[in-house]
Amino acid sequence: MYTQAMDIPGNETKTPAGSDDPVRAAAFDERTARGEFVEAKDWMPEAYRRTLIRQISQHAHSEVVGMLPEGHWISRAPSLKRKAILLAKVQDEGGHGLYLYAAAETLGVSRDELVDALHAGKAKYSSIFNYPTLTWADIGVIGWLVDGAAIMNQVPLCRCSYGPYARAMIRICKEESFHQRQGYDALYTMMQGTEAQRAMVQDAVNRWWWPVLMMFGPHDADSQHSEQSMKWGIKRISNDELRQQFVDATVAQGKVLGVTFPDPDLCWNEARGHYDFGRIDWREFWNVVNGHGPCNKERLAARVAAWEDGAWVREAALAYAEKHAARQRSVAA
Ligand code: FAQ
Repeated sequence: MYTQAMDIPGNETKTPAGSDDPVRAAAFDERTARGEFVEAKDWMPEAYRRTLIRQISQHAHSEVVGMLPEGHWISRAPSLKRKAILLAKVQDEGGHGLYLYAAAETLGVSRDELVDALHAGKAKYSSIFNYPTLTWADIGVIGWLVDGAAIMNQVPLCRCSYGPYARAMIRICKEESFHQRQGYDALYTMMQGTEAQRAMVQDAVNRWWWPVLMMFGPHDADSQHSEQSMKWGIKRISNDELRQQFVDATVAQGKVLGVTFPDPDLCWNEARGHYDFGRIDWREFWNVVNGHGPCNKERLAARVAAWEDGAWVREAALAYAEKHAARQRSVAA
């Protein structure tokens, strides 16, 4: 089932044909309502399988495309220590992509199919990675806010009803916590520096704040998948609730750092016990999701180029696999 990034010709994975027996579907719904985990070999409704393939593959693509904005700064990190940390972080994101592609493969789809869909512009990845990283402070802000939002969204996914996805998320969340702390630490250091460094941090926070709030997806009322995904225990907490939890946790961290947020409506609401915040520009969100953000074309072109440049590695691995199989056949004969 695991193809390790390539399909061996003649050995392609087959997506099981959908057979949605209503009696089994009802029993399945009861199982997920009881909070049970579903494993790869268990029967599942075709729509559950499709939903997971969609979400897990979008998540995997996000991790891999998400290496690009930060990768841009590896050669320009301000010290050896920051460079080593950033290298490790970007490699971690690549690793997250690989665990997630492997989790998606357990649902009967091959990694080549998933990667083809990304390269053809048919599969989505997180809107956030279509924004540019203009200064070193952007790298700190990605760690603090982007990884911070990712953790808020992903901790509940450790309890996702699909076992292989939930288990991958446990390790990913541990690593994301380190990512968030290194980002905050880099910003904190800059905030103890010169006036110009503090201004750089503030400018980065101003540019990333609203796109980070968009990462959680459309409002619950406009979220086409939430209701069913929550019934099946794929999503445990709604887009709006997670966004609110993120704002509530982050404002206090911003105060310690000494930055402000670019939202005049951001204020504590005693009655609700939460921060109120301003309106998100959903036109900008959909524009980015639909391929018209500042860096969409550049990001996709970079992924396609990486795939094409790596063709020789895949060819060599296939030739080796063929040689190995031929040797096994001759030993068996
Ligand atoms: N960007 O009905 P919903 C990271 C789409 S990883 C683009 O609410 P759902 C780590 C959505 O796909 C970040 N598209 O959908 C890192 C759907 O379109 P579809 C990624 C978005 O699935 C840090 C449509 O809108 N994390 O940051 C976005 O129930 C630093 C309707 O939306 C995950 O993928 C968006 N922001 O909820 C790496 C976590 N939001 O598929 C490197 C797992 C929504 O019908 C550096 N995913 N859409 O064509 C999830 O939790 C969910 O999929 C949501 C969306 C919450 C993202």
